[in-house]
Amino acid sequence: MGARFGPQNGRQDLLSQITFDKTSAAGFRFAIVVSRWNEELTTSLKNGAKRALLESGTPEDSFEVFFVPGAFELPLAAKKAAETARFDAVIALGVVIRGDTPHFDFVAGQASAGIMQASLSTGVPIMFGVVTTNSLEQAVARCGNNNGNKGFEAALSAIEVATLFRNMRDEGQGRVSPHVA
Ligand code: INI
Repeated sequence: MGARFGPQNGRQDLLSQITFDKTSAAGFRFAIVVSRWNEELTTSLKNGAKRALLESGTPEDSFEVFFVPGAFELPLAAKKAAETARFDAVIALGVVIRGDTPHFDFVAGQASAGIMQASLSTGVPIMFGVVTTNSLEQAVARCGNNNGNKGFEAALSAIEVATLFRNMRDEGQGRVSPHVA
C-alpha cells in the first residue's frame, strides 16, 4: 500500500481504518451533491471532497457535482443520483448552523434522516457530509483546507464503503477492508 495521506488524527482514524493511496478509488464513480446555503463553506467542503477523490485515483471524469439550494434538498437529490445506478457512492455536503435559523432542528434533522432513508431505500451508500454546528466558528473549523474538512472525510468514507461493498460482491477476491478481517 502507498503512503497514508488520508485520516490523520485520532477522530478520523476511528472513522476510516483503511490506508488510502492513489489507486484506492480507481474504477469507482461518485456523485457529489452540494448545498449552496453557506456557500463559501460548502464550496470548501466540495473542494475537500474532490481533493480526496483525486488523490485516491478517481479521474476527473469519474465524479460529477450537483448543486441544491439548501441542506433540506440534499436527501431527494442524493436519492435521484443514487437511482441513476451510475454511481458507486454519493457524497452529500452541506452546512447548517444553529444560530442561523430557528428551524435548525428541522433542516439538520431532516437532512440527516432523509439521507439515511435515501441510502437504505436505494442500496447506494450516501455519505453524510453535512456540518451541523452551534456557531459559524465551529462550522469554519470543519470546512478547512487541510485536516478538519468534513468533505474530505466524507469522500474517504465513500471510497471505503464502495470498496467494502465491491469486496462483498467479489467474494474471496482481493479483500482489503479490515472490517471483514
Ligand atoms: N439550509 C442549509 O443548508 N443551512 C442552513 O443553515 C439553513 N438555514 O439556516 O435555514 C438552510 N435553510 C434552507 C433549507 O435547507 C431549504 O433550502 C429551504 O427551506 C427550502 O426548502
